Amino acid sequence: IGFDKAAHSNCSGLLWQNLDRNPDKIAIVSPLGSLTYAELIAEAARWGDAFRRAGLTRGERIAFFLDDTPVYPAAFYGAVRSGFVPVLLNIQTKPDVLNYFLKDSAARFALVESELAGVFDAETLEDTRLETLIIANGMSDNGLAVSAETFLEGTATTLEPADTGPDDMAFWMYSSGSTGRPKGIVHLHHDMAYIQQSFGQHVLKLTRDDICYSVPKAYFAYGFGNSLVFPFVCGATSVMVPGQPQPDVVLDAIAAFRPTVLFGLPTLYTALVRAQDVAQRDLSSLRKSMSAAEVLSADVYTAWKELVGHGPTEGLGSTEMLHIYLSNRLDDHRLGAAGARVPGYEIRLETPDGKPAAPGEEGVMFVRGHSSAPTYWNRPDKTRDTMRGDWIYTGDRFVEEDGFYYFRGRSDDLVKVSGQWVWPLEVERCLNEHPDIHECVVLAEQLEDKRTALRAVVSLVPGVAADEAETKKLRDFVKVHLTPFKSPRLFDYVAELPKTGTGKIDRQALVRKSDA
Ligand code: 3SK
Repeated sequence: IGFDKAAHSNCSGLLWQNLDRNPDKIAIVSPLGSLTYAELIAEAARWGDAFRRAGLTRGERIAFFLDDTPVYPAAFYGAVRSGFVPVLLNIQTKPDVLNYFLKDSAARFALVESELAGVFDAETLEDTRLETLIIANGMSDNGLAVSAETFLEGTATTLEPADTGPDDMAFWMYSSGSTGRPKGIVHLHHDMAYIQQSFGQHVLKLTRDDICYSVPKAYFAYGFGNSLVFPFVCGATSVMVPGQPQPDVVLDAIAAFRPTVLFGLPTLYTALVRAQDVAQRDLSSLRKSMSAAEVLSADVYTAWKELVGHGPTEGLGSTEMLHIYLSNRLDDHRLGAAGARVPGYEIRLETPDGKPAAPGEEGVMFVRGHSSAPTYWNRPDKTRDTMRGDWIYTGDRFVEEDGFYYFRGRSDDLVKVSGQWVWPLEVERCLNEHPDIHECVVLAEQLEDKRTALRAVVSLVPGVAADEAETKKLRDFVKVHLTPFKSPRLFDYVAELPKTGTGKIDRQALVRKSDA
């Protein structure tokens, strides 16, 4: 794709180019107000200047514990321009994990949403180096707190970039840590430009008239690209909405801010198509809808298409690669496929004996491209497992057909039930096609007698009774559509499945529950 890495020595250039290009264009809209590019860049300059004046040293980490408001892009771009390293933390992080993040990153400064400042109590701060909590969008009575207004007092509205290089560390995110300790994923100054030149240019194709609304938040790599990279590179507008993204909140925001591009996860589209009054809502501004992270069910794809005239375009990425490397196209979509290779990325499927998988043969996916994280912070063991030369080992099993890749599960999630191999994910997908099911997860569980059984945790659509007749109906559905031994032995009915901070179904919480 002809990437000129040397041109990206400091990633703040992606925002700053708008100062000459379109200073008066609206960069951000949000319930807290809007900012033109000139205003956003001036704010970013003030943050960068304030961090410099506070005595941070080059490469020093700043913990960001922020919701989606205009403070996010301003503080992020200011910090990186000055050569500091924002660590984008999930605001649903539990205090013990937050304590680990603060210790691991050695942050002395944290920028914290006022409503969340209470989490930074003595226990969370134990053995950390944290000295100052900068409070955004309000104030807190924490002894380390200083308001953003005070922190920014007397700062300059212009700022020269630090003398960084394309391969210098720019920002971190933490892996969600579904297995083991979360890992600090280190991204470099040229990575953001690369995701624009690959996914941005070849799939998303924004124009400066676009208005992008990412429901997944900016602390999640997917949301980060959607809200803080693609719109700014194109001189378009980003919608930033704080708070829990309940269907009503999202539908209200679509009506109020009239986005042309909506970014969500399958859980969002599922909730939206099932929202009671969705057909009466104004969705007429939407031209494109993007989905990532998990496979969208056919019925949700179709229901969304009926509502807005197009189905969600599905892709798959990772925090290690920063954004999406497999994607369907707006005009070429295969239902059930994570997508085709995005230009700029190389994909390799490897069989268990290390050979390239033939078309139609299953293999574990490796991906390569210039946005990949070079390392996990302080984790040489995990770095060796995942970063293999310039290839990233994803641990995801795929089959390729016709250039499109179909997810088959993780490399380690095959289980033996009644002596036969089953992928719980395959059963889960089958059940998710049943009209009585709102959402479901299928887990393997060890019984007291040490045998393995499948347990389906199901949330039913309103009005369907969770009784024995329903369980029999669902079991029979799997027997008919797959095969009898794949039908889950155990069914749990819940009002709602737990979600992670990024909006994915929280499988770990369900595993823990079934362990208890
Ligand atoms: O989960 C994904 O598909 C994803 C997409 C873009 C960026 C990051 C992630 C994890």
